[in-house]
Amino acid sequence: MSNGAGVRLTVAQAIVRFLGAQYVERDGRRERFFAGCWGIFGHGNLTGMGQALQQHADVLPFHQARNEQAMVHIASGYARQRNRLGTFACTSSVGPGATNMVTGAALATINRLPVLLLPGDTFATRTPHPVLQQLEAPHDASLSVNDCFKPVSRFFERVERPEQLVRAALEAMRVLTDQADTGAVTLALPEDVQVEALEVPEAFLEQRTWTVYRQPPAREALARAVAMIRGARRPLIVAGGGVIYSEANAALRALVDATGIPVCETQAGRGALPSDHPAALGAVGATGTAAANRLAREADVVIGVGTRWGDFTTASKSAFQHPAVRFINVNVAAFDAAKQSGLAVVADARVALEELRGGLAGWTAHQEWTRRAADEARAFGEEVARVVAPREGAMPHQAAVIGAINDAAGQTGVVVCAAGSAPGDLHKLWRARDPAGKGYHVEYGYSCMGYEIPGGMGVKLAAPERDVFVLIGDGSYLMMPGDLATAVAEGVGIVVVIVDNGGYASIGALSRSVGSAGFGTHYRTAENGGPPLDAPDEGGPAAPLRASHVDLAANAASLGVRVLRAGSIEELRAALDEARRDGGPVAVHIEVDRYAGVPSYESWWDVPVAEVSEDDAVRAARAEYERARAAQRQYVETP
Ligand SMILES: Cc1ncc(C[n+]2csc(CCOP(=O)(O)OP(=O)(O)O)c2C)c(N)n1
Ligand SMILES: [Mg+2]
Repeated sequence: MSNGAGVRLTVAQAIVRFLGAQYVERDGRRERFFAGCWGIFGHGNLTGMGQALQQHADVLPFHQARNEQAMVHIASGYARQRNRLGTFACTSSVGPGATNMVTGAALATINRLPVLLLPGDTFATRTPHPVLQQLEAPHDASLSVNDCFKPVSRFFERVERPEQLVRAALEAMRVLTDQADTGAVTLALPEDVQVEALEVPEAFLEQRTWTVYRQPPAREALARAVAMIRGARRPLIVAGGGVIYSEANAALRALVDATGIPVCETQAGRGALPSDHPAALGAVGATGTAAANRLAREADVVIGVGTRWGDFTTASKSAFQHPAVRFINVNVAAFDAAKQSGLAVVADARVALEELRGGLAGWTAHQEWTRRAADEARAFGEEVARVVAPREGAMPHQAAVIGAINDAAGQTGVVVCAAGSAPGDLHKLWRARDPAGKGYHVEYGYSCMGYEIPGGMGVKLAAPERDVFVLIGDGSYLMMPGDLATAVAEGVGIVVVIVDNGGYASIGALSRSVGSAGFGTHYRTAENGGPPLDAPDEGGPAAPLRASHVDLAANAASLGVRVLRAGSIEELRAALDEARRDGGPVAVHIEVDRYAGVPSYESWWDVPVAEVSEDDAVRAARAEYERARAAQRQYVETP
């Protein structure tokens, strides 16, 4: 392998030096790709990656995590805030340390976010096998638990010989920086191989810049898209995460200003157009606004930009009801561009939006449609103001918490969330104010409980100048609070708002909606003043409102963060202000009414209900389900 001058390094040392020399460039802006490496050491990475990171701390700073899943979430949060032009590497020991990262890998890949995972692996020589924490597969000596990474990685390689390293590392970088292919990349590193020496070509260690080119659309595809839009009576844009990653917000706005086409948004695309724009209909789909869902129902040409068309966006294929509706899909990934039988415009979002504006010069949408969009958008803005207003004399409700965070965030603050009832409420209620669309960060590809705190840390590390508000339910909090200790240790000044409603309220509401009485979704037991765990939780005034018996505020304080307890929305506003000024990580705790949900606005989500039941409520829910399901469409017609 040696071709002339080489440097004698261990495999792990070569990896660390290589990662420290990688740069990414787009539009002439060049930045370091890896901000550092997170890790937890054990056997399998201590003597290899650990030694190398210690020796080369100047080229790749090391950060100690508390949970391997969480460290991958930190990398994902960071990558999303950096519009996929930067990330962290993550190193783990063998066995449980490695498999703890699998959930993080799935989240990154599903959200199309670059993260580099370096799990330790068992000996390539196999000599001491079985080693501590090794899975033995009697039929296949080459299997290890790291094979779990294969379905959730966009590129996987087990580096069993030092000679593989150069090619594997270059391939890893290609995938990580490719906007269509990116996701989790896993280089599994057998512990003996990590410490083996090799002659590394000097060129491998030199600075290397990966350029992200903006792919223009094929001329014919663009011409067809323009013709389809010109022929549309009710065109509608669905803006996805790709608009924001591509920094296409201004191009979207220019297209909309020139043509009057209204815009609605997915979770990842929320904030692509600021909420006060007259064409901004806000969230679409199962957690959509009345404005967006009404126009979606009637749209005849739907232009998806940078969306993967998840079931929340399409309301489980029921949102778009025009009998002749056709889709245009602008996407860097051919895989996504082909969905909904759409006209595939495989391209960078910004270039495509600019070219569409050129192609549509002189054309505008029907005035009646544009005016209708503006009226609906305005009316929903009034609905938001009504819903987020604190309720006199009642227990605080989550919508008012969102209103308070929205105000505290101002134009540049960021809200971070992932699972529970808050993502849907945020999707509907958040007033997006940041022109770059970086104020709204809800991870809803994997909707992974536990993402919130580490994800928020990643955002803050990528954008230290912004205030970061993590909105987290009590259930998500209990799953993974430990990285608050990491936030303290690393001085990452996030504001964590713990919304305590005594259990899995979102799933409880879903359960009640299908006739199952909230079974198994609340924490309270007879011992702490609530009903037993298997008792029905029907909601309503008779149901106990007080939140969980676990003192989450005390728990957060024990991890070293400053904690502020808010007993009302007024106190919450004061606490958010104080937390924002504090600079360090602060947790704000508030109990809310678990039964005061935000309504659904003329939409649906496909949750299958039991076809056979002894319970009248379940039978009624099944009948309602079959009725709603009739609205589902296949979208098979060619554009
Ligand atoms: C890791 C993981 N496990 C399970 C789920 C399914 N799930 C979605 S929301 C939820 C309850 C969340 O509870 P909490 O954080 O208290 O929010 P709330 O529903 O009360 O608003 C559950 C169990 C999930 N999304 N992620
Ligand atoms: Mg809860």
